[in-house]
Amino acid sequence: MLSKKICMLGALAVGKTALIQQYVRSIFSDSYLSSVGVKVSKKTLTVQETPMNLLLWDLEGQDDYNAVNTSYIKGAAGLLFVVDGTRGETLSVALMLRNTALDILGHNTPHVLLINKEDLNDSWEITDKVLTSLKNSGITVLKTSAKTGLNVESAFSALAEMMVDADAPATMDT
Ligand SMILES: Nc1nc2c(ncn2[C@@H]2O[C@H](COP(=O)(O)OP(=O)(O)O)[C@@H](O)[C@H]2O)c(=O)[nH]1
Ligand SMILES: [Mg+2]
Repeated sequence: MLSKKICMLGALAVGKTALIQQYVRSIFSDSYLSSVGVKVSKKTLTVQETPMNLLLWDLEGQDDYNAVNTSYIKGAAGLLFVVDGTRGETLSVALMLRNTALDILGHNTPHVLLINKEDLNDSWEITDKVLTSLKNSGITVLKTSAKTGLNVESAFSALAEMMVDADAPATMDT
């Protein structure tokens, strides 16, 4: 079966690990888990009748932008950039990481920008106006909550769809 590496990227405590846990195990924990190293979780799904394994790479510990190096993102077929909606500065971090990662992997690499913690949207610092301008610049943006599960499934499947499309031959002989 096709296996695809996906990297989670974003500032500290935006919810990268929580999103994976919600997606893979349908659980949410309020405790802040910080350990060291890289954890890879696996999830199998079917996209356009193609079964595939998503290998979800998550940095644990020092997972801020300083830690993003070539060896972590090398070989990734897709990227999820995660922002904490309640902390505006985490958007700048995500956009900076996006530049770095796309420079390494190529600018056509499938990726989605997740504005997480939608359950706390009363205290969001990121406005719909900002989100609209990001979308207008061609970025796929989704509001998620690892806590309620909002759009978590959709986020990973949207990325998987983009990866399958990226694999498809540009023209097909009939
Ligand atoms: N309310 C709320 N808290 C969240 C959400 N996602 C993550 N958190 C909390 O934010 C903190 C950091 O989450 P974590 O997944 O460890 O962040 P990471 O450093 O990006 O991996 C933890 O206390 C989580 O429980 C969310 O969608 N809503
Ligand atoms: Mg984490």
